[in-house]
Amino acid sequence: MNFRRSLIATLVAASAALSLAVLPTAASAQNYKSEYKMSLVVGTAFPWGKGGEIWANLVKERTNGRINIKLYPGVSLIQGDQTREFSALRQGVIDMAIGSTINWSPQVKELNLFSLPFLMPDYAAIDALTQGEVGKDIFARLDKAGVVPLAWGENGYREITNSKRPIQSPEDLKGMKIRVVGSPLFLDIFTALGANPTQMSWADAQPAFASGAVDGQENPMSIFTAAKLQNVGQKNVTMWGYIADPLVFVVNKDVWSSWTPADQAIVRQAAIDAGKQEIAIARKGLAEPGQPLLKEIESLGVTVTKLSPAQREAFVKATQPVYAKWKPQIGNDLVNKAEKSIAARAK
Ligand code: X2X
Repeated sequence: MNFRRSLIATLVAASAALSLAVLPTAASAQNYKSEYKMSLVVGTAFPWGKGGEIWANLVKERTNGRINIKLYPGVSLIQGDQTREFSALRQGVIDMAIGSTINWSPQVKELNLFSLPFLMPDYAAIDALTQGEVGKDIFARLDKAGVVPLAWGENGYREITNSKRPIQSPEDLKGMKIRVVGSPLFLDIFTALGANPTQMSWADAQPAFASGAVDGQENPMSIFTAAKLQNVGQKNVTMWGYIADPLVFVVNKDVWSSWTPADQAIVRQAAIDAGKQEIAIARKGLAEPGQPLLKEIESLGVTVTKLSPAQREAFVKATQPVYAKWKPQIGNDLVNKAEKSIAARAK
């Protein structure tokens, strides 16, 4: 009896000692890499890249340099092929990233939600999704897809620009060669509008604007100004706000589990803090009354066209069949939930 008890006690103690010996080495600072690679499509001249810099700096500061992050803009870890970023993250070629929902939508079809034409009429609608139940559902989906999602950021409302003429109606888009990125949803949208969409990476797009091989493109105004698209012929901007792409801050699963719980908490909070700051930077000049950024863009010799509600409605109508086609592919339940969240938003 006594012998048995002490044998059990010894075994319990031994297994406790063993787990103590094994567990901490699985997540102790000694196993940390000297550098973690963060993938981004654009650099620190853009709100997106600034968000990456803020995240990396906060992490370095709060971990006393235990976690050292280097930025790799231009999706250079995957030779600029931005629609492969999610797979590379999952495989560990990339340690962490701030990625656009558009670029990851080929692998995670639910991310096409944000590219449903005219789903989100204003910033409050974007927030109603990312900061609400839909955001949680999407994070659960990303987690299942093999990465650790931490926070939301924002690329922004994607406005249509071109070298030919001001666009006020779908007819104005007829036959225009428009560069798009990401999923086939974009091909469907621009085909429905009568344009001629062509898929290419951001790296390939800029020379294509300069040479005139492509007439137009769609991107947030913060991308337009930082990339100086007016200098590659993009002289007409139409503010149609058809979609907006949020950004997601994520870490590779193996990298995440190699960190101590305390450091995981620091990295998560730093992502949340950086995400908030990044969203404010991305909206600057656009979210406030009068949209002062547009005056700056006009002063560069660019024609900025604002649509009347009736003009905008013509684009909504023309793309409605695309919305209807993609809704079940994204998931009726998720899209219904998104529509309800937007209808109930505080304006
Ligand atoms: O390629 C684009 O258009 C960009 C920079 O906005 C994205 O990465 C989605």
